[in-house]
Amino acid sequence: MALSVPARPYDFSIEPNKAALVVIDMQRDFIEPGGFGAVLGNDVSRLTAIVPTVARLIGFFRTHGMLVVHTREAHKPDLSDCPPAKRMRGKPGLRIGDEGAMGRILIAGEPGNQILPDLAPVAGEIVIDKPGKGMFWATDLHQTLLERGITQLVFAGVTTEVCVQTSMREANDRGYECLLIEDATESYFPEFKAAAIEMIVAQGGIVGWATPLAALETAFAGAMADG
Ligand code: C5J
Repeated sequence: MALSVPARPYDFSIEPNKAALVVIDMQRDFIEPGGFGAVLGNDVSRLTAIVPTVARLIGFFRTHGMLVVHTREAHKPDLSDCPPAKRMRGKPGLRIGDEGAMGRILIAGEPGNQILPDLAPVAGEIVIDKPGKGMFWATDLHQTLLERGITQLVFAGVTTEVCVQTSMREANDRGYECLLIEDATESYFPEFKAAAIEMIVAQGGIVGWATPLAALETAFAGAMADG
């Protein structure tokens, strides 16, 4: 049964048995002081602020028996999946693979690469380590979602204009319908978050739809009340 969720640019028709939540890169590296995000000179407090909303969204999907996917931006310890063009970009105090306050930066298995404890995956959920900004680059996620009959993706996580938007665009090209939960995503730059959302919903939803979490919750609550 499809449920209509008020969204921009128009209502999103969600089919719960074909929809999965994708939580992008809610890892300590980006969100906690001392991680890669902070090393790049960013104020991480904006990202910390959405953690309760992301937790509520994950809980909502679990309550309704819907699939949850978590991603981490993560490289192999030998950095064989980190091109020099990525590692050498800019002039950060520390680079990917260097030893930081929470272990080696953006390296799989290091403390800083773990998903925040409040949002930790549970058994049965999918965890994808991705070496790129987009979640389909060099991962098996598309095949995994196809096998489960998933055709709609609901997005949350950080940062809106980098890994979230890149993943939504990749998903769009692979045929998924994409809904961004706008209060469950954040950027270090508020103007970039706002612009990314406008880009996504422009031109009739050229990348997808956007809505606050409450609209999704209300749509499901209304359907249950209707029996
Ligand atoms: C960044 C991400 N911003 N998860 N990664 O480098 O958006």
